[in-house]
Amino acid sequence: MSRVSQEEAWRRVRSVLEMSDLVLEVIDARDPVETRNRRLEDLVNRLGKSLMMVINKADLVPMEVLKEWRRFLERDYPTVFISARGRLGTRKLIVNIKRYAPRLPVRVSVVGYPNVGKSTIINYLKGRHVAETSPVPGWTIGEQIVRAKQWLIVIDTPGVVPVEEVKDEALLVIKGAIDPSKLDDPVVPAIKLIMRIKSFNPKAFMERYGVDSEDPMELLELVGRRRGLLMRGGKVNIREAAIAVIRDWILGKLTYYYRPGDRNA
Ligand SMILES: Nc1nc2c(ncn2[C@@H]2O[C@H](COP(=O)(O)OP(=O)(O)OP(=O)(O)O)[C@@H](O)[C@H]2O)c(=O)[nH]1
Ligand SMILES: [Mg+2]
Repeated sequence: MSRVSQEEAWRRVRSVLEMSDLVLEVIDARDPVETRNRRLEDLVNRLGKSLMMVINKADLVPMEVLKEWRRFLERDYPTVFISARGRLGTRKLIVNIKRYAPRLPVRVSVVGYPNVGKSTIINYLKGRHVAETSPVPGWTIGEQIVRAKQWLIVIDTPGVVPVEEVKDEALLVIKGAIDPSKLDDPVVPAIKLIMRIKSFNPKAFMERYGVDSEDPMELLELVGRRRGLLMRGGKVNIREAAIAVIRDWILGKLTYYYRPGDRNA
């Protein structure tokens, strides 16, 4: 993820936005603050396009918290929460696309960080599998235009990551935006992720792995041992344990949530 390729990615996003009538910004219900992309929103506004917020992965967060987020985000943009995979709220998404479409047929682009569920949403809108989905962040490579319905044309896009954040791998891990096997050192980002998960959901690790510790490094050891991630000689392979924790976060098997305005967010 070089700086240049990110700038190129933004140029491509811009050209996608230019040809859309309505932009869906997809964010992760577990961490709306970190998966929201202000630079993207500014660009959409500058281009004079309509934007709708789609809080996805609603199956991982309690209903009353989702409603708080919707109320909060609606101050800026029309907002819906859905579970694209669980098909929760998806009909409401279609109703709202039609409602906010400046014209019909409407061209809708689906944008956001890697792995938030853009391609899964497009498959739902189409009603069958047309866009490749994967738990590996960065899966969709090129834009893809899909005629989902007679009145609805959707554009799938690769995830965008702001240039400024490319250097901070821990932040990208929390956003679910990076494939952990590609990291030189997954341990430091995993530790930051562990601390964030624990701060919002103290029971997460006990529930997922049956082990826990206040010391993140020791927790990685325990998780590695529990998972049998051992090196020759029986020492825990900490790197593999770190990757396992990051993968579980990406897969939604470790989760947390917080509310708008939460002091720790
Ligand atoms: N729990 C949960 N998982 C979801 C939901 N929607 C998508 N996923 C999962 O999230 C992962 C990423 O989904 P994709 O649709 O490939 O995400 P994307 O935004 O297109 O990702 P890139 O193409 O990498 O930018 C997959 O493993 C999906 O099954 C959802 O509503 N709930
Ligand atoms: Mg995709």
